[in-house]
Amino acid sequence: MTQKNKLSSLLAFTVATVALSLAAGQATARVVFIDDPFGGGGSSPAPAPGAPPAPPPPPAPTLTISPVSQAEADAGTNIFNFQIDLSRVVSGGVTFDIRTIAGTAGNDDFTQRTLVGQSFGATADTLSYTFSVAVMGDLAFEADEFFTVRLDNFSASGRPLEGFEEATGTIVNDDTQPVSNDVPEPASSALAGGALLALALARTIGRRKPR
Ligand SMILES: [Ca+2]
Ligand SMILES: [Ca+2]
Repeated sequence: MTQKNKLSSLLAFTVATVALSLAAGQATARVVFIDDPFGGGGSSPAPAPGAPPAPPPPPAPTLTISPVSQAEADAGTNIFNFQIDLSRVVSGGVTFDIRTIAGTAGNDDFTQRTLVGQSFGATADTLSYTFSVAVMGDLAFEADEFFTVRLDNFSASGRPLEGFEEATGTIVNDDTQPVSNDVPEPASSALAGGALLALALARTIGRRKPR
């Protein structure tokens, strides 16, 4: 008989009811989840009588993604590298989908990108993963702009995990504000022009002869 349990909000697993046989003088026995997707799996023999208790299982792994804040550049593409780290090795690795989401920065500012079924973390030398986003450089003065990189659809050993992670990409403006070429007419000059116009009109009216 089996039943479905939940361990925190992260991991769903199956528990089987088994019969344990204790040797004479043995007070404790170790129970191992043989389908633990986080690396604690594999059956192991019960400790010998008198042996110290087994160490506690490792904590559930966590995924983190770091934000990137980088100058825009003035031409071509500028690569923003988002690093995703897994807290520890997971048997079989973890898989996830990753994508960009437009914010104040849109299609004119960076190349939208979606990858599905990415995997890493099965060995100690694969605990980091890099997701690269191409940002387009230009010479236009503008405010800093933002987009989001989101990971979701996590799974480990084919089992889905809940939650998602996000990080912000900040495209830092590196262009200078242009100086305006429009030179405003001085107020005194405008007033003088208006006064001259009024004087000319007065003279024209004054020269009209009565009919
Ligand atoms: Ca620029
Ligand atoms: Ca710009």
